[in-house]
Amino acid sequence: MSTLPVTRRTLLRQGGAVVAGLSVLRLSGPAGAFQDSGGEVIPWLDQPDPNPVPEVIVQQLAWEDLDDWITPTEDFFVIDNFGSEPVLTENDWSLEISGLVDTPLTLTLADLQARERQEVTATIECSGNSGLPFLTGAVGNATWAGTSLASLLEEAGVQEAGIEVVYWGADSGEQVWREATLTEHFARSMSLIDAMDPNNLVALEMNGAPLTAAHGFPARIIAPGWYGSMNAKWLTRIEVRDSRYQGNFMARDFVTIREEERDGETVWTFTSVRHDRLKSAPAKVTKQGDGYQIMGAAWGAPIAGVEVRIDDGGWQPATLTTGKGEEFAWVF
Ligand SMILES: Nc1nc2c(c(=O)[nH]1)N[C@H]1C(S)=C(S)[C@@H](COP(=O)(O)O)O[C@H]1N2
Ligand SMILES: [Mo]
Repeated sequence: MSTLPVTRRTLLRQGGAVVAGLSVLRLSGPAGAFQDSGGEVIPWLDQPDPNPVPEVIVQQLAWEDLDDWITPTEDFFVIDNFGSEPVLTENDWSLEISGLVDTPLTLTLADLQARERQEVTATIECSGNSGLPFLTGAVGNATWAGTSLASLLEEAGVQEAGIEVVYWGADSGEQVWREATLTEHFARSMSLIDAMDPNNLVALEMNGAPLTAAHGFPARIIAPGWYGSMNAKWLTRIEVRDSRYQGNFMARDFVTIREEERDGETVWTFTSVRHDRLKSAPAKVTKQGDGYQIMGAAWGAPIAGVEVRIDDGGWQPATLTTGKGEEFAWVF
């Protein structure tokens, strides 16, 4: 088996020094339809470590297999923080919009399907991707469809005191808080201002089909531009509150810890995982005659250009193929 003397790490450019991304995964790639390139695929030398938590990191993208700009649903990475996937049925499920609203709503799947349909193609990356040695393929790109989150909140009528919107999942597990052991649901939150962004969806579909159980059936949040964790799966309740929500997945997990220098003193800062950061990755290298073709992806912001270098060589401009001009999707 032939290998190139390069590793993905030599090519990966990452902004900022992330010291630790707890419960945050990082990585991702794509292709301007790489299946067209032909040639022998050269396996990466830096393969991910064995996955120590297969019930949490259920599936990852295999970069060498990446062909499609839209990641097929069956290849899309799956992360279940509680290590379980609730199986919800249409008949037993409804979505509550409650808390500080004038008119609490209870919506069935049919009610949601009957609303105005909105679609977005968005790349989702787990915030821990490429930050852990066994997590390198937690990124994918899909077309999501559903209905506008802002329109639901408007219809319920958010009260004056409402500043925070919490997305509750059906999944739960035990969490220890000091001396108490509690059963806590997956719940993520953002400010009302962020929640009202017209791009946010209560998504019912992925790549033209109903969400699969693994990806959150019957409904999930899709917040384009945010790291994966904000896209709560198996959504049961959207709740408006009057203060910041501080459950496990806001206060302890999905916290980014960075070292900063201030007047010669080292200070650690703790911030909430929020929007995607600009990132690129070489996805796949193929042997083409005497040379090699390097294919890769860039995401996390609208991409104007990508440059590549090998070891200490010069930076060379890459050709942008699929995804140019997309606001939320990766560019190959
Ligand atoms: N209810 C619920 N939603 C969840 C999670 C979860 O564990 N439970 N994991 C989050 C995380 S950390 C990520 S990265 C994305 C992954 O979405 P996917 O499994 O559809 O790829 O879902 C998010 N939504
Ligand atoms: Mo994640």
